[in-house]
Amino acid sequence: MRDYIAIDIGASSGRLIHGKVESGKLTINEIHRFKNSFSFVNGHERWGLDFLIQQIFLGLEKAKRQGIEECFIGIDTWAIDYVLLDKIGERLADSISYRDKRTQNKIEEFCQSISKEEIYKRTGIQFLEFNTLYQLFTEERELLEKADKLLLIPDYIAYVLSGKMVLEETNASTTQLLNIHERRLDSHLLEKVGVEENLFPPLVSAGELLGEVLDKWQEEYDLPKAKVITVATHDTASAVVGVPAIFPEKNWAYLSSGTWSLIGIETNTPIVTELGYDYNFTNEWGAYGTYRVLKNIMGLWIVQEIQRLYENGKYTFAQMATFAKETPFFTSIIDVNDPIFTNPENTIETIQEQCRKTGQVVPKTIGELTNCVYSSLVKCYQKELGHIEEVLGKKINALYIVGGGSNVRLLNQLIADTLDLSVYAGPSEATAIGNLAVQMIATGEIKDKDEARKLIAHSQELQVFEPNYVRK
Ligand code: LFR
Repeated sequence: MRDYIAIDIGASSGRLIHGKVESGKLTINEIHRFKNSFSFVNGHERWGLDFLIQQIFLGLEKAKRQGIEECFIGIDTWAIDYVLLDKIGERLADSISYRDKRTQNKIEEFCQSISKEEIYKRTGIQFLEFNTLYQLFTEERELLEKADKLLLIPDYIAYVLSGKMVLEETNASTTQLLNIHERRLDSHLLEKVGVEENLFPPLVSAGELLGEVLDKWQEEYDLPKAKVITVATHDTASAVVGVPAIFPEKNWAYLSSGTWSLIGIETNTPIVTELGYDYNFTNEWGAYGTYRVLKNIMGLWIVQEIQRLYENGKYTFAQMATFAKETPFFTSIIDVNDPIFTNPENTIETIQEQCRKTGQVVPKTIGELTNCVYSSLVKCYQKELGHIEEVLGKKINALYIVGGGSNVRLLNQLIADTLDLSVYAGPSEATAIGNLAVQMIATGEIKDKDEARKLIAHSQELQVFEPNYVRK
């Protein structure tokens, strides 16, 4: 029986989750949890990477105190963002968040030298203003000239721990710098953005042993003896591995529901078509040669911002859901994917202004505001799932909701009713579970992804929501 620890860090929180397989079940136990956020430093919104690394050591020390002497660890985080390192492997600057304003309207500027269609044909990746491609396009040239290596966030954390540098492919695909057909960095796009291929470490697949945690950390902290495995380092890729999809007869989709809502399907071949381009569907690379054909929807970030701002964070998310239930659904609908919601000065005022502008009822109370976002999210899921069905040419009849958002029963039922399909909700820690699963497959403790999903479904309690009402 081996011990595994998933280090899973999202945009709003991070956690260390211990997992093992015991009597045919995958058991998990949270060791440590901490907040994550970006803050405005030196002219940009930046992540506090040193704080995150400190929290990882704190968590690993706790694991040791709980009796874990030896373990494997895997790291996943949000995608897209990076750090630049100098020749001796030191960070040149604090990492800038994808929510920073530096890439606003930069797609159009970049596309003066190459068409959007061409970029999509090469990468199969959706156009998001903050993709690494456009971040690099706006990066300070002086800094880039000094840079010897670029590491994505989870690869950087793994490097700090182990001293080894890699570019893990599930996360690398989100940069919009990989050629989906050649399955390597796209030399033409690198040239356009003005960086050399050797700025990146070698591209590797999920599921490889990276190395041991460095002795210097073992000396500085009281840690378990740990080996780092390169998991599906993009949190969404790990979440998809953690989807307990065991009904092969159903055409299933997933909704990874957290700060972002990622709605889509898993495929074995990418779907890089004109329709995919028109609908801006992405083909992010998944673990074990799969693809995540999905769409980014702004997600619970808007709810998190309402929570933070409304009467100084007076209400919990659970209370917000209770109040939302007391007001009628679909009263006011906002376009949750409008970039104005990426990082507004004040989310509540922005929602109200949008409703006013479009002649809708202006939500004021915490219940009305939450309801407005829930209703708008559900409408957006409905639209995007319809597009997925069109691109696929088949009907989706089951939706697996994983991630923190899968705990919101009200939302799960509303989704089942409005989208007219069965909703399987949970696990809320699918990302950490997917991270653990890839580690367990790497050590041979689990055979493969299908076995992992069976084990997850067998070990975690799922909630089922069937549609109750007539389709809207
Ligand atoms: C979810 C996620 C999304 C990615 C966004 C930004 O946490 O990783 O998949 O598009 O964050 O990195």
